[in-house]
Amino acid sequence: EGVGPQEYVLIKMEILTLPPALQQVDSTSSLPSCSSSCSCSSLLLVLLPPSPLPLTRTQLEGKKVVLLAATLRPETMYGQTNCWVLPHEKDAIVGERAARNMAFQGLTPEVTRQQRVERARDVLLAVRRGQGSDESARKRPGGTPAQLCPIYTLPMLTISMKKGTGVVTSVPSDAPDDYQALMDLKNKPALREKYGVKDEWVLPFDLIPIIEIPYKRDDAPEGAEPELTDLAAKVACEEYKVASQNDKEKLVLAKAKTYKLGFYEGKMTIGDFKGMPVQEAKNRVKAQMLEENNAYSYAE
Ligand code: A2H
Repeated sequence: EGVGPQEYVLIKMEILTLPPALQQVDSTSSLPSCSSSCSCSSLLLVLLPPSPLPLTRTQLEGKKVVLLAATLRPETMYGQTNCWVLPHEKDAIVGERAARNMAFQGLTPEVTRQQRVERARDVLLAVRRGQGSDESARKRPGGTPAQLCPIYTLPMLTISMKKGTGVVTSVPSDAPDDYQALMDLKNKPALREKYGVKDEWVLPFDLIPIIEIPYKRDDAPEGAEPELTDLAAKVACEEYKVASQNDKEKLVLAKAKTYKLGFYEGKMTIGDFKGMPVQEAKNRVKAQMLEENNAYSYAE
């Protein structure tokens, strides 16, 4: 796809309630801990491997376990409502690619190059069909522990296992994929049932306005002023009549518009960088999250 390496921020999300699959496992491989430069001593939960899970209960005892979500827009973490994983186990194996990349970038403790390669295999861990049962939490950027806000891990059907970690943070106010996937779950009880998603994991979570954007519909009369919106993803999904998260072509249009306007013309309406253009806030939030050990910098 792109020309150079893509710079992601990996958002750490601590798992508050270990899913049953993780509580029952018993085997001998080791779990990597957070990088040596970080003092949190969390165990890294990178993605969703096929069984058997390479974890033991003793390894997990007394440890924090974190999911890592790859994002290009760290400043949108103020608007995170949930996180996404692929519900199909068979697709999860490809996550090995991310594990390897991370080991090579020193995100897991390593000694020699050879050990890094071996280690990459160990980074494959985690939540089998992890949605829902693993309630995750994160700190808001610049947040105090008081602002720790619990979110749920939910199924998204369109996640690619060929980029990032396979865990995606959900910001339905500003990402059309996230908006539509959340609306699908909210509006379709049968979909929730199919994936074992409880009503209370979805229904109470509303969009959080975080960025103000001048938005002009394609069919607006010539010379008309753009209208300000702080829910650009919703407005775009409505403009292009996106019907579901699988409505690929329409989502492409909605995303092109939302991302371009959001990044180049958006202004933060919340948080430590309120009033700042998104382009600037992005780097400030990233620096803050790295400083607070709430994120990693990651390239692929
Ligand atoms: B972004 P690129 Cl608010 N499968 O984060 C599908 N989508 C994935 C993914 C995967 N394996 N890994 C990451 N992503 C999403 C936030 C966001 C993002 C906002 C606005 C724009 C935006 C909230 N979701 O991305 O194809 C993540 O969504 C604009 C492209 O690697 C990640 O950043 O370029 C983005 O796609 C990475 O996309």
